[in-house]
Amino acid sequence: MTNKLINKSTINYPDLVQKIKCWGKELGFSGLGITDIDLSAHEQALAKWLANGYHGNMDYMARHGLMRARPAELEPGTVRVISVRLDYLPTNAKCAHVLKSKDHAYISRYALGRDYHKLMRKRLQQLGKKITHYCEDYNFRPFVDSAPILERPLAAKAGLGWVGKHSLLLNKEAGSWFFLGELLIDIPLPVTTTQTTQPDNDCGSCVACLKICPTKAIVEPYVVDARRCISYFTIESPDPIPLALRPLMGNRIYGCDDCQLICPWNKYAKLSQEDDFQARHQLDQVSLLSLFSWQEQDFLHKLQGSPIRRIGFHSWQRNIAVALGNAPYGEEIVTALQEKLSSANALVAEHINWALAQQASKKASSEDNQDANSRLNARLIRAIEKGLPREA
Ligand code: B12
Ligand code: SF4
Ligand code: SF4
Repeated sequence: MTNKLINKSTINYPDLVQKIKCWGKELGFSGLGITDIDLSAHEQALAKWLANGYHGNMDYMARHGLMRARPAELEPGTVRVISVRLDYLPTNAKCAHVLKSKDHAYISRYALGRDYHKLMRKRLQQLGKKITHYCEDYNFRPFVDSAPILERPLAAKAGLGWVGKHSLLLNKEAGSWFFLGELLIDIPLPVTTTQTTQPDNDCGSCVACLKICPTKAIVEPYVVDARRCISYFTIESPDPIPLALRPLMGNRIYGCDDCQLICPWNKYAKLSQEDDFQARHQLDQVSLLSLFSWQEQDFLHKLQGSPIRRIGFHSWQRNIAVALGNAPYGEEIVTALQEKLSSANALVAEHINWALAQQASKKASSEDNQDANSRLNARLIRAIEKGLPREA
């Protein structure tokens, strides 16, 4: 690294781009690209998505409107975006095993370890500082999953992959199990790809993610109605979970990975090298009853540093109650639900009562409900067993 400060007007751009790529690697990013800030090709799709109300009660999405497609309005002076990828798939996390066990909790693979926001923002900040050491008189602003920016279209333009039909960014060598982050900067760096709007799309005729989605949230290729997505109503929304969607949730208590688990490109996914993303407290293979027995202080203590903590204890209990309702009939389950009822708030109590009714009807019909969700799980498990990289 050079210590000599260079003025913006005398920058050796190819040299700086090489350095940025090296610094990105040193900081542990799995991929890095540079793009201009023209997202005009995406404004119409974004406006339509909002007009359809697909953002549900995520008001911040609507609040920023088309500004989300205009980085220079968010950070005046911005002319380039450095887009980075960080792989998160934990090394030993079980998927098929947990989806098979309906009395176990399925937690999205991205949330089994520590929260990625802090880690990525810190590293983007470090990347920005390294550039500052090289070149004086320059401004940067890091973004990670912040509402006001269209991260996937930017990453696609920067050459990090293409937007798949499930709407996530996919990469031929790395699948989709990665986070995205950006550094907005005011240096006119050369861009790392010549793509103007849509990059090559390697989904081809595949529609596996649309078919497998338990709640049919992918309403058309590339478009997700968040209100139907399990990730939305188990993580983002503090409201009651819609009755029609509860049985389809199965044992997924925090987010959902089905559209990624089924995707053939995830055969090429890379396992994460980050300690922070490895599963903690055996969250990858824990029973629903064990999680339901937690008091609020257990939730706060055990999930310190985890993204799950953000949803709060009541949403956590709400989600587990629904999953217990979806589990096969069990006396232990009924007892646990009844025991929690007296201390539950109105939201959780309503979900517990729903779960008790589900358990009662399963007891009444002697055979265990082979509902749509378990059939979906069976298909998914077969697909996973065929070829994901990490399942032992
Ligand atoms: C809101 C949000 C959600 C919402 C809405 C999801 C959605 N698909 O929009 C909910 C809560 C449902 C959600 C769920 C998940 N999310 Co989320 N989410 C976001 C957030 C904050 C904004 C996304 C957004 O702007 N949506 C609005 C729509 C309009 O934007 P868009 O999907 O990018 O759409 C554009 C392109 O698809 C484009 N497009 C591209 N090609 C094509 C082709 C055609 C033909 C068309 C019509 C359009 C089109 O058109 C649109 C307009 O520009 C981003 C972070 C960010 N700031 O971008 C993370 C982000 C997208 N989420 C992420 C993740 C990991 C998830 C989950 C996997 C988490 C989980 N396991 O539960 C799920 C996946 C669900 C799914 N299939 O999308 C990652 C994705 C990483 C990746 N590899 O792509 C992100 C980037 C966060 C991050 N920093 O890493 N999420
Ligand atoms: S995360 Fe699950 S619910 Fe959401 S779109 Fe993907 S498969 Fe459907
Ligand atoms: S499952 Fe198929 S259609 Fe969906 S994102 Fe993957 S390759 Fe594309």
